[in-house]
Amino acid sequence: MFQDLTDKLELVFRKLRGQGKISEANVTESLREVRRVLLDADVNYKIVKQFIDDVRTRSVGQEVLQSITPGQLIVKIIYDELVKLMGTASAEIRFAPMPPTVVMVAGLQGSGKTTFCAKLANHLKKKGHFPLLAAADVHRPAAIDQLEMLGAQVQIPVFAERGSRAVEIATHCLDQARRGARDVVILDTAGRLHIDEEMMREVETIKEAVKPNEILFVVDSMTGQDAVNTARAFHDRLSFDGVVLTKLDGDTRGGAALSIRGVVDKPVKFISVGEKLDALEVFHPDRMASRILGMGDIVTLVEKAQDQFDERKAQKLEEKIRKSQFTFEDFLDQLHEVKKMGSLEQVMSMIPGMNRLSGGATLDDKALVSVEAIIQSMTKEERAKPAIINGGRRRRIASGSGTSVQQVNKVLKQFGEMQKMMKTISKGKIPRILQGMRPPR
Ligand SMILES: Nc1nc2c(ncn2[C@@H]2O[C@H](COP(=O)(O)OP(=O)(O)O)[C@@H](O)[C@H]2O)c(=O)[nH]1
Ligand SMILES: [Mg+2]
Repeated sequence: MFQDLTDKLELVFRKLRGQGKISEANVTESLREVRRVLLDADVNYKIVKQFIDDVRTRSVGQEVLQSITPGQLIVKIIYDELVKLMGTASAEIRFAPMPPTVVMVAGLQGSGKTTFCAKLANHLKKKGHFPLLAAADVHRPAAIDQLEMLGAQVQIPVFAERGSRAVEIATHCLDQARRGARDVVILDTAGRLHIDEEMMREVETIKEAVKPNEILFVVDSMTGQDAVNTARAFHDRLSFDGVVLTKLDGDTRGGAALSIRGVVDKPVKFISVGEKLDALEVFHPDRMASRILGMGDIVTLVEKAQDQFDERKAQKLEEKIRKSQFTFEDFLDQLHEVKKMGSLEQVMSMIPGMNRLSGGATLDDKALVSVEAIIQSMTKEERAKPAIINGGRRRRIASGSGTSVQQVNKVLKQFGEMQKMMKTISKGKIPRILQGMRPPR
C-alpha cells in the first residue's frame, strides 16, 4: 500500500534528518521535494499547496530550527499535518436510535460496492449485529447472484426480489428486517460507468423512500483524482456521510486517500484492502499517516490478530512486542496466522520496519515458504536465542531447510532488525518512532 509514496518520502526525510543545522532555506528545499512527491502521488494540487503552507509555517518557527533535532521535528510536523489532512478522528457507522439502521452503499460500477456490502455485514456481525443485505442493484442480472453468493460466504441473509424496482426492493427489505429482527440493513445499489442523471435519480428515489441513516460512497482508490472528482460530483448532488476507499492493496500512490477528505469534507470511514471478505479495516487517520511514512501499524496488526485468533494470544503477542521478547517461535506462529489474516503483503505492511527490511522487494508466498522452512529447521533453543546460531548451526539449518547459508543469514539479519524496530515502536511515542526511522549508520 502506498509503496511509491512511502519510498519517496523516506528519501526526503533521510536528507532532512542528516542535516545537523537546518535553515529556512533547507526547509524550503525539503518542502519543495515533499510537494513534488505529493503531486506525483496524484494528490489534489490545492490540497498539496495548503499542506505545504501549513507545514512550512510550523517548521520555520524558532523552536523547531534551533532545537537539537530539527529534522526529526519537521518529520513529526509532517506526520501531524498528514493526520489532520485525513481527518484526525476515526468514524464508524452511526446507528439509528430505533433499529433497523439503514446503510445505503453507492458508487460507480466496479468500485467495489457489492464486495464492500458483504464485508461490512461481516464486520458488523462480528461486533454482535444482525445485518440483512439487500440486493437493490437491478441493472445487472448477475449483481443479485453475486450478493447472494457473498452473503452465503459470510452467512448473512440476502434480501432479493427479482423483477422488482430498486426502490421497491429497498422498502420491502425494511419490512423484512423488522419481521426477521435484523438490526442493520445494508443496501447494495447499482453503479454506472460515470455519474449520470439516471444513477443519481435512482439513488435519490431510494434515499427518499427509506431515509438511510448512513450513505456511504465507495471509490476505487487506484483511480486517484478521478475517485476524488466522482466523490465531489456525487456529493454536490446528493450528500453522503462517509467514504469507503477500496483496492488500497493495489494503490501505490495514495492520491485519493490523501485528497478526498480535504475535497469533500466527509470522513473516510472504511478502507478495503483485498478481495477476501475479511480485508476491511476501519479507517484511522493517524495509523494511515504512520503507514504512509513507513512507520508500520502495530495497532491495526494487533487488532487484526485479535479478530482472527483468540484474544489471550493476541494480548500475549502485543505484550511480547512491547517487552521486546518477540522470538522466532512467535514469528513462526505469526506466519501461520498470516494465511488466515489475508495476503502476506497486507500483513507485512503493518509490521513496523518490515517495509524497509524487504528493501522494496515484495515478499511473496514462495519467499514465505523458505522462511518458514528455515525457522522450522531451528531447534527450540535456537528459536528463542538466535544469538547462539553460529556458522556450524547455520550450515545445518540451511541443509535442513533446503536453502542456502546466505538465505539463513538473511533471515537472521532481518529478524534482528525487526526486533530492533519493534523496540523503538514499543516505546510508543511518535518522536521515538521517528528516531527508529533514521537510516542505519
Ligand atoms: N484487490 C482488490 N479488489 C477488490 C477490492 N474490493 C473489490 N474488489 C474487486 O473489484 C471487483 C469489483 O467489485 P464489485 O464489488 O463487484 O464492484 P461493484 O460493481 O461496485 O459492486 C471485484 O472483482 C472485486 O473482487 C479490494 O479492496 N481490493
Ligand atoms: Mg455491484
